[in-house]
Amino acid sequence: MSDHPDTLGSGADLADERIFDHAVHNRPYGNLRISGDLGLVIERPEGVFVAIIDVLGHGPSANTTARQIELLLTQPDLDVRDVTSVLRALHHALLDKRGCAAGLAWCDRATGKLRYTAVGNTAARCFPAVGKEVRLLSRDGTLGAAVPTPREESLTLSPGDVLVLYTDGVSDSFKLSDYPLLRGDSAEVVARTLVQRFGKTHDDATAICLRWKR
Ligand SMILES: [Mn+2]
Repeated sequence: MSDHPDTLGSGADLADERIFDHAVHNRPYGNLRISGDLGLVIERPEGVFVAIIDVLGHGPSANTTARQIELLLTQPDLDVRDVTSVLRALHHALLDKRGCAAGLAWCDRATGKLRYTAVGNTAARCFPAVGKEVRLLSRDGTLGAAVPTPREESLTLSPGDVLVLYTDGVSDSFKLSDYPLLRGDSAEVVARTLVQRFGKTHDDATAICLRWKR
């Protein structure tokens, strides 16, 4: 849903700062039109927040929980820069509902510093413009049920770097050599290609791509 960079503010304010290109692509399980996955990108003047969520199960009841999570994460007063606090808030909000796997990232626009935390079976991988891939770790568990002490990882993004996040409906075994254009394609094409090329047909499949434009 949030694949439009519509909250960037005036061009003059951000002329010297980095501009993000981002997109979310979701393909529901089977012939369903709704999904228990949620991909969300929220741009703020100070940076960008990314969430990849996989609610247990699929179909209407998983989708109801996914919509509730979306409402929580899009509250204007939520401090999305503190990804660990957001993860904890999500866990508490889900205690009487279906659980989920979640990966949450915040990237600071001025510095490129990225904070990331995740629980459960979602993936986050950074493909730098130069150098080797970095995989960000997720802890075992299920938000709403069993959560270990959240662990936060950090990384500094540089212009041209690509961050992809996806649910377990996308095969986790693809390599850059399976999709070499990942580093050059637009975020929209990358998100769609990951789902179409590496998506599994027996689960909801969602991919997010976040790239710093050069
Ligand atoms: Mn799944």
